[in-house]
Parts: sequence; C-alpha cells; structure tokens
Amino acid sequence: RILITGAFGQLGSEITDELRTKYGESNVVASDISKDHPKAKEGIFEYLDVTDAERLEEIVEKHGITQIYHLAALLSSVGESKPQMAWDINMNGLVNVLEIARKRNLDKVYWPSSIAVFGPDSPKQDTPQNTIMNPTTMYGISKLAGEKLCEYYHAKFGVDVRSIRYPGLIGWKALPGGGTTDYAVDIYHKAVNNEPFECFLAKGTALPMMYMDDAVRGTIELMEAPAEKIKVRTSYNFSAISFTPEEILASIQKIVPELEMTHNPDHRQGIAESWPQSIADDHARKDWGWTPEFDLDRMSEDIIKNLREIYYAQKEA
Ligand code: VAH
Repeated sequence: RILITGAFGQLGSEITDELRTKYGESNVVASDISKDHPKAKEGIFEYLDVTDAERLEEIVEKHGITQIYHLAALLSSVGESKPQMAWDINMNGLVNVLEIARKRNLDKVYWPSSIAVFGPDSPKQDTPQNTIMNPTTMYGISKLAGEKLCEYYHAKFGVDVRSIRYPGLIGWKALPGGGTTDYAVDIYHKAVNNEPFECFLAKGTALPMMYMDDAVRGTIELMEAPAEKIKVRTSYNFSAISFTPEEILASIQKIVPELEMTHNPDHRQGIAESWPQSIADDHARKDWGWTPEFDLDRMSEDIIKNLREIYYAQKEA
C-alpha cells in the first residue's frame, strides 16, 4: 500500500489521482498538512505534518504502508521567505521518511529533487548529470543535501529510494505552491479568462520545464523499473522542454491571439538566473527508458482545452 505525503500540492494532487487509478483507491493513502482540502474526501486520507515522526510511524503501521511518495516540501520562492522552516520541513521530513523506510524495511521510497540543486556556476545549457553544484537558495541547498542523504541510505542501509530532479512542472489540475516557475501556470489561466498577464520574470529568462502529464508518467515509470536499472541514487536529471516567457506567450497566442503580457520581475528573477536554462537527461533515457511526449505547443493545446472546460463548467454552475 502506498502513502503519499504532500498529496494536495501541485504534483501531489496529480500523482495521487494517477496512483489511485493505477493501483486502486484502497491501496493509496493520501496525507497532507491541510485537513479541510476538498481532496481529503476522495479516498483514504490522513492528516500528517511530515516533521512529526511518531505520526508518520502511526500511519505506516495503521495502513500497512510498503511504499512512500514523499512530496511534502516548501518550494524555492516560499523557501526564501522562510529559510529555516524550509530546511526543517524539507530535511527533517526526508530524514523521517528514510528512517521509517529503514526501520520497517519498506519496499520503495520516491522523493523529488529539482534543477534547483544547480547554481550560478553550473553549466547553463544541457546541464549534465554530474557537474558543479553550488545552489544559492535554501530550497536548492535542502534538495542537494537530500540527494546525498538518499544516496547514503541506499548505500549503507539498502533503502530503495529513487529520485528525479524536476524542471518547472506545468499542469492544469492543481495550482502551483510557491515556486519560481509558477508564472508558466498562471499565464494559461489568464489566457482562458481573457485577462492581461504580468510576468514576474524578465524577457529572455529561459528555464527547463515539463508538462505535468510527462512528469507523472516518468515518475511512475522510474518507480516501476527493476532496481538493478537504477544506477543513479542521488537524483536523475529530467528534461522535456525549455522556454522563455515570450516563447510560451507565442505558443499560447496561436490559440488565444489576444493574450498580452507585461514584465515586472521580482525576487524570483534572481532565483531563475541562478538555475540552468536546459538540462541533459541522457542517464534517465539510458538507464530506464525515459522519453518525454509533450512539446510546448502540444502542452499549450492540452492545457487550454482543459482549462476552458473547467471555466465553462464553472460559469454554467
Ligand atoms: C520551484 N517548481 O519553482 C519548483 C521547481 C525547478 C522549479 O523546483 O521551486
């Protein structure tokens, strides 16, 4: 049975739905720190603050958990406003999950890392799997430390923990929670509501990005791969597309020509500039057959189609 932490977050919402569809609702336990979320009524739910090791053990025991998808964390932008809390949640949450996996010999653990583990002196284009990594955000520091901790728990205790360095994830089912790539979700909502879009990043700021459908599929493919294929036990580089704000604008304008964008860079500009512009994911492709399916235009078509249905349904309601 699978436990998901951070199940109501941007990624958690989508992975929870997919795992319930794939393995059956009774085999997936969603947990989150927000109790009164509408998704708490869909399937099995447990309140969990991942820094509470006892509560985590109680849930694992009660439900006979054999796998944990540990998605609870503070992202890059919100992490810079509360760096001590970001370290506490991101690191102690992970320690608690790895410890329970070790003590109870769980089958597998999934834990997301990020391209935020790279810093200003990492190569900007086609950033390789192994290179200079001097992150300048607390989020990136916690992810880099987390990768080393995962590698240690696998080498020393045999914990089968697997990880992916996600680029910016873009989906329509759930809103993002405090990241630097959130602008690329917000722009679609403005497009379908015929509102002007103000971008918090400057023109020309390219970042690695991926459609949520690709990220969810790739994550589950990694978790279902035979253990002997997983050669990277820090975290796999993962890539699909890379674009600037004006490139995603142009893609959306093919469907919503009247969409307009202005720029008003804020503190997230500095974070974005410290990150790579594109990622080389040859190890994921070679070790477990990763291939993305969505390019920018196909992603735009899919998101706008789905958001229009949602907003239309809301107007009719
Ligand atoms: C963030 N969406 O912006 C996350 C992600 C690469 C970006 O880690 O913090």
